Amino acid sequence: MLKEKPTTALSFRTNPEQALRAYHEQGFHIEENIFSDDECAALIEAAKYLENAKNETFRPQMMPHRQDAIYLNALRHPNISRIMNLLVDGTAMGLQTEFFYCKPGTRGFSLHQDNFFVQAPMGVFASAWVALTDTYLEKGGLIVYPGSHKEGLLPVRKLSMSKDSAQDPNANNEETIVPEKYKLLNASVPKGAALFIHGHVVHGSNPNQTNDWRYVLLNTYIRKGESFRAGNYAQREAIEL
Ligand SMILES: O=C(O)CCC(=O)C(=O)O
Repeated sequence: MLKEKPTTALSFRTNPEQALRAYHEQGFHIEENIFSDDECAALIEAAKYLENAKNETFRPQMMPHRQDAIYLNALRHPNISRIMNLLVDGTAMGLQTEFFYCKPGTRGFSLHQDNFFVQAPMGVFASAWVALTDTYLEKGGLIVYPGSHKEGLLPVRKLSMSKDSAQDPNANNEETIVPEKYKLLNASVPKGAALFIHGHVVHGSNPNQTNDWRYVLLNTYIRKGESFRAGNYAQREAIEL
C-alpha cells in the first residue's frame, strides 16, 4: 500500500502542461490553495443552516447550491473552473454540489467511479473534491487507485451493509471491482486544496476515526453539450459557470 502524500508538487498555476499530462496518466491531481482559509470557514459556517444540519442527521447535503448561493459561487470559483476547462477539454458546466459533514465515526464511501452514477461519455466529466479541513487516512481521507480510469467503467459487486444515516444513501450499495495491477493510494489533502478526480478513476474514502468533523465540498463538472444521467436522488442539471 502506498502511503500519504501521493503526487509530485505539480501545479496548474506554474506548470499546466505537465500537470495536465500527469492528470491524464494518474486520473487525479491535487492542487493546493484553491480556497482560502476564510472561504473554507464561510462554507463550513453556511453548512450549519442547510437542511441536513437543521434536521441533525448530518447526512451529506446534496445540491447545497440550491439552498445557499455561497455554494453556487463555490461551484463557479475561477480557481476550479480554470482547471476544469482543461480537464474536460472544453467549456466546463457545473453539474452537482455536495457538502460532506463527515462527523466523527462516519463510515467511508465505498470504492466507486463517479461516472457509474453520471453515465457521461469518457473523458468529459470530472469532480473537484475540496478539503475544507485537513484530511488524511484516519480523518476520512480519500482513497484513489491511480491509473484505473484507463479501464473505462469497471464491474461492481453488490454490498449488503446497513445504512449509516450520516453517509450518502448511495455510498455503500456496491463497490467497484479493481483489477489487481492497480495499487491503493491514501491521499492526504490539506485544507483549501482540491483533489481533481477523473470520472472513471476508482476512489472511495476512509471512515472518520478522529474526534473532528471532516468537512469537504464536492463539485462535479461536465463538458458543455455532453450527455449525463440526472439521477433520482441528485437530480443533476448543467449550470453555466
Ligand atoms: O467525501 C467522501 O467521503 C467521498 C466522496 C466521493 O468520493 C464522492 O462523492 O464521489
